[in-house]
Amino acid sequence: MKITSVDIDRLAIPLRKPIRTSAHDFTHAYTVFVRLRTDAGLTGMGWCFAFEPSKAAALAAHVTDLAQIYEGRDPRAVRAIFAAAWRDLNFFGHAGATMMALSALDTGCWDLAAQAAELPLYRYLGGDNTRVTTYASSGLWLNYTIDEVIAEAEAFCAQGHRAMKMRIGRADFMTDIERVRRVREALGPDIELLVDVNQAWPESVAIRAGRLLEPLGIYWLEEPVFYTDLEGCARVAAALDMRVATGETSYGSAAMKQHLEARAADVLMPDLQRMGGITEYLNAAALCAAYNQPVSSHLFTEASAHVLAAQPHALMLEHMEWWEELFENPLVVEAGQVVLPTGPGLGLSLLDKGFSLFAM
Ligand code: SMN
Ligand code: MG
Repeated sequence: MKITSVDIDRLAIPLRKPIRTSAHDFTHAYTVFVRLRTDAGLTGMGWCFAFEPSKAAALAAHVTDLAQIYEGRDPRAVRAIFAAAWRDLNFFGHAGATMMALSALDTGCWDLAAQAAELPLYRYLGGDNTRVTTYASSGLWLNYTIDEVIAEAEAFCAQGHRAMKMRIGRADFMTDIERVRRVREALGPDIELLVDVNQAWPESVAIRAGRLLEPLGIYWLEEPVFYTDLEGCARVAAALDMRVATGETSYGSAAMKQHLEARAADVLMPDLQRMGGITEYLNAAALCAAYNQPVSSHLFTEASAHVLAAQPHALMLEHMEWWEELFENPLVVEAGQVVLPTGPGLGLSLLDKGFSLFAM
């Protein structure tokens, strides 16, 4: 079997709810959608994205460049092709846009390899779980009024969620804590509540605010400090009893190893596109296991669900709805768990929805 062509589409996907965190203010996920086609009639899918069309155009240029390495290869040699792409990237480097572009191709290649084996990807990866515990993440944004946050939290519960993530990270952290208290009061004790600071706080504030959040029963405190400050994050994690999570902003499994060595956090949440695809996400997950730590995910729910279903040390899949409308069969959430699709590979059927394209 050979990859005969790589289709690269530039989709401007409007977010149903524009996002606002301490680090983001965006309305679209500008997505570079990749389809790897084979001479056996199979199609593998992967994607990467940015929040601005000019940045996503740079991703598309890198995908076009790297696609040459995939064309003509047997997709069942997914790790060998990945290794060739990795060597090729020595010039540009293994971080930033190159890794995101590689991620789309590598994910599509794993999709093909699993389809060729006629197995859902999570089974191809050795997994057995048909469901993964998840948390709702498409909302509870920083700019919402407290009433909007509470209404949406209740809507998430009605949709089958049992856990959700709220955005915090104000300079005036007492306002954050008061808002979290209100949400906890509205949800009661049985729903897990995660909070994400998006790197906004100095270490001293993260520790003080963390101590005030702990009595509110918080599942984890995410990215409390700037993402490169592994030592600072480690001190926050050591000072607090509740879990600290981080890792979404760093590139490749080597960065996850640095986090683990620094004991930067209790949970790492590798981002599929910043890892460079499923190959490196699996490497990161193996490192977490070696350090006896759980592994979570960041965005890219459809692909990350398969990887986490195959990790005995998985903890909480991030459920983000951004790409749902691309598919005939979006992931189903039941009683706080994502139900894995049963079809081969990623198990996703594309809808021809006619999203508008963004320019190169
Ligand atoms: C996040 C990342 C990217 C865009 C919006 C929100 C956030 C998360 O850090 O963890 O989901
Ligand atoms: Mg985050």
